[in-house]
Amino acid sequence: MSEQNTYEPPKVWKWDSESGGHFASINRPIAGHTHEKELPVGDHPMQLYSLGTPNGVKVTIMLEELLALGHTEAEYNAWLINIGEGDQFSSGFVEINPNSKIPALNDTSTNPPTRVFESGAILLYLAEKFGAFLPSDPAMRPEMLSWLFWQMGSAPYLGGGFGHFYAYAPEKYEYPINRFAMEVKRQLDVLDRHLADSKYMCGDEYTIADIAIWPWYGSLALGKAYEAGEFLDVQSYKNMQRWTAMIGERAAVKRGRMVNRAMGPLHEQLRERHDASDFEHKTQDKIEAEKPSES
Ligand SMILES: N[C@@H](CCC(=O)N[C@@H](CS)C(=O)NCC(=O)O)C(=O)O
Repeated sequence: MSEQNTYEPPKVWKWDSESGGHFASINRPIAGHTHEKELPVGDHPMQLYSLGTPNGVKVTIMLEELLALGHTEAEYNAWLINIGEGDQFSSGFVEINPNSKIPALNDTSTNPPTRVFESGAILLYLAEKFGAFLPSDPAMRPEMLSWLFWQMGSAPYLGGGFGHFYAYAPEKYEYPINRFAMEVKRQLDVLDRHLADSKYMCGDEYTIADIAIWPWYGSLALGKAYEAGEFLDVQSYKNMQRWTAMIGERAAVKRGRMVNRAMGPLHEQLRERHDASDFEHKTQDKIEAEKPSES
């Protein structure tokens, strides 16, 4: 270990300075809204307020998969919540999610509307509502729930732990990078060993466990998360590579990962989705091309 410990914690922690790093400006030690603003509402039953991060993508993949199965009641408006600008702290958003984090869903087909927050809860809510992407054998349900909750408990070590210290912290600190690289490689090995004998996370059926895990660990396996593919030697997890490629081929997955995306290639960004035809006409490359030139 190379760092010198120069920090002595005070008796009582106080919020008196930004901690530095990529997300410092939006981090606050208190909950609640910072400004009054209603959320927009569209015509479809499902109102999604989100951003194309792995947690957001779980839900847009699920909604696209449900629509692909013919569940028209899963039609949705996907509104962009810019977390860098603090949209998650508006009064309207906090009413849907008191935890001020994307994704948040409002199902307006029920009376009164049903709010759901936490991506795992949203997946389970939609799966139960439409009777889809759950194991057909009830005996497999605990297995599906176990992997779903495994993902919810594990990803913070990947994102908030490894990703934060490897990619976003103001400096590279050896101790936390080692600690979280160790844990993330262990998690990849858990998945890799399981997928050696199982086509999907729950045997031969594609379920919400796959939909929850793929945006995080599939992206890591592809080397897309935190540019850490080589560092974590992701290619060595062969069963993970097979599963990642197989799920990435699904048309609904390809569409779902574009929705509410506000980074990367412009033709892959559908920042808001209000109609199925938006994939054709409203990607960011087309929107930019239609803008009048400034000269
Ligand atoms: N456990 C939550 C985590 C959601 C989460 O961390 N969302 C992040 C983006 S991926 C967010 O909204 N961050 C904004 C903030 O922390 O202010 C879930 O799975 O829904």
